[in-house]
Amino acid sequence: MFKSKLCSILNIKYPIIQGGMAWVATAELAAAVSNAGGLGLIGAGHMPPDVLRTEIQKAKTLTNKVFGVNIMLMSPFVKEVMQVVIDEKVAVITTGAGNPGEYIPALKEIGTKIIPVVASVALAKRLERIGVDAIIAEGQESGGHIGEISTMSLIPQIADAVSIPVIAAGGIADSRGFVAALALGAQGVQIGTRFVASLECIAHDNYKTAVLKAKDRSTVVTGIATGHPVRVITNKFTRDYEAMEKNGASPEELEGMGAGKLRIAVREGDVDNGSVMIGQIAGMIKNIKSVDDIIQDIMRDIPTVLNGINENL
Ligand code: TUI
Repeated sequence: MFKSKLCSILNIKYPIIQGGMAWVATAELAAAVSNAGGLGLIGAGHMPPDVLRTEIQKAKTLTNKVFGVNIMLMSPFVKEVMQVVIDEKVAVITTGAGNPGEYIPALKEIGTKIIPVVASVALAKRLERIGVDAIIAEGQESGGHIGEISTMSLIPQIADAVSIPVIAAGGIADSRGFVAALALGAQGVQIGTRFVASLECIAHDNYKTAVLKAKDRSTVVTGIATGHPVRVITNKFTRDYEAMEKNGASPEELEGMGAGKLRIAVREGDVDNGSVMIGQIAGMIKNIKSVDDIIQDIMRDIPTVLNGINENL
């Protein structure tokens, strides 16, 4: 019923794409999502190229299905990492935190599908013109590095502006969000936060517990002044950061404060001094489930959500 054009383009069963979360989205999570019928992604974040290559090779042993890599364009290794993706003939890449334009010709040459994450209509239109295969339109409800527009406002505006498939991201974690995204003009969804609270996600238990404990107002956006807004759970780190900001710290000092903080939260479980990047929908997530259950629950409940709308009319 929901086998959209996007599913044919990507060769997947369900139009559910996993967020490419740095330090969280390993080969294990990517393979679990792809095995469950969605599109799993390895989050390259700031990974050195050799580490990414090992991770891609591991994913190939864990799934026979299509999977992809998310490339964070602010990474110091971005050029080398693009080369690894080309060498390994990765089927799909998503990109974040920038404009992937310069890499598109080389990726198209080997048939890799390119799906940039954007947070504005202007960039979506520009990237459609230079040949990307689909667009992930990410609202400011998302965790991590974000834009300024909410999912509710961004999706219909991008859907009207481009002809390629639009994938909605930001604030989606169940069948209600899935249906809403499709109603706004998307052909699929990207889900991050819900997959953090999964059995297959390798994040430290403290990080997963922080998701389960989060309420609707538990996150805050840091870095607005430095031009790199990042949504994270409020903790000692964000309070220290805000104090530094108030005391007139320079953008360089503030950027320096964030360095390495995602890793200590995700991998070491230091959710007080680390950067706990998570979306606003965390307040709705109350349990840890397998990736397969997360995807099956979403797909199963879609008719109930649609019938519920009819009943309210
Ligand atoms: O990239 C993300 N989310 C991320 S990346 C990340 S790693 C990081 N670590 C520490 C500090 C900062 C980042 C954590 N979360 N999402 C995709 C995304 N891309 N959201 C927004 C954008 C975006 C923003 C501006 C894409 C393009 C853009 O403009 C580029 C241009 O040239 O107009």
